Amino acid sequence: MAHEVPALPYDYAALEPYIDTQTMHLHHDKHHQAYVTNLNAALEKAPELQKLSAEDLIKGLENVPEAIRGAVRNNGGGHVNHSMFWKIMGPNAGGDPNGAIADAIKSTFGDVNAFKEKFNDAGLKQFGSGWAWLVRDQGGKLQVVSSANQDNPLSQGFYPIMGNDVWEHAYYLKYQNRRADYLKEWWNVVNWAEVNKRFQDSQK
Ligand code: MN3
Repeated sequence: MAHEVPALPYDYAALEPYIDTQTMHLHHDKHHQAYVTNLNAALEKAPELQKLSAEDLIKGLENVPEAIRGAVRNNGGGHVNHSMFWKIMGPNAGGDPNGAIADAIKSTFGDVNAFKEKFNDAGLKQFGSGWAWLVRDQGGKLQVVSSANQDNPLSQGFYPIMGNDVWEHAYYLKYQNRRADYLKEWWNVVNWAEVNKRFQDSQK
């Protein structure tokens, strides 16, 4: 069964004014779709991998034939990253984290603001395209990391709890070169219920 772009779980305009409607259309319908189209095209050359989830593909890149490994890394990563991204955002969201992730953030980073600052800094300092992440490492500790391109922390043995897309396609129409402003405003759309769910899943 071919990979598919999941439908947005809310309206394209739902994240206004922080993320504009046109960006959501282009980002979801064009960019995410392109990753999925290219992933499916690459997997035509390795039909035995077509039954694997995109997560399993990027967790085990060493098992992907070299001829398509780059395509799977970039496009499989793009598919996994964006499938998470749409869900960890939402309307009427934002504010301070709650539940177990709030406690874990406070005990790891001191307080929520220190965490947000570290996360924003990772996004700001990522040179070129990439992502800022909150991950759970194999020892169970939370870490803030960044990655280039569409690389996903799963490929490094981390569980991605939340991530923000700092590719220019994610913010340029509204924020132009002001990536720092985008990073700051993005917290207004974070769906902490979904982040808590991912934090739970990270401990399985
Ligand atoms: Mn993107």
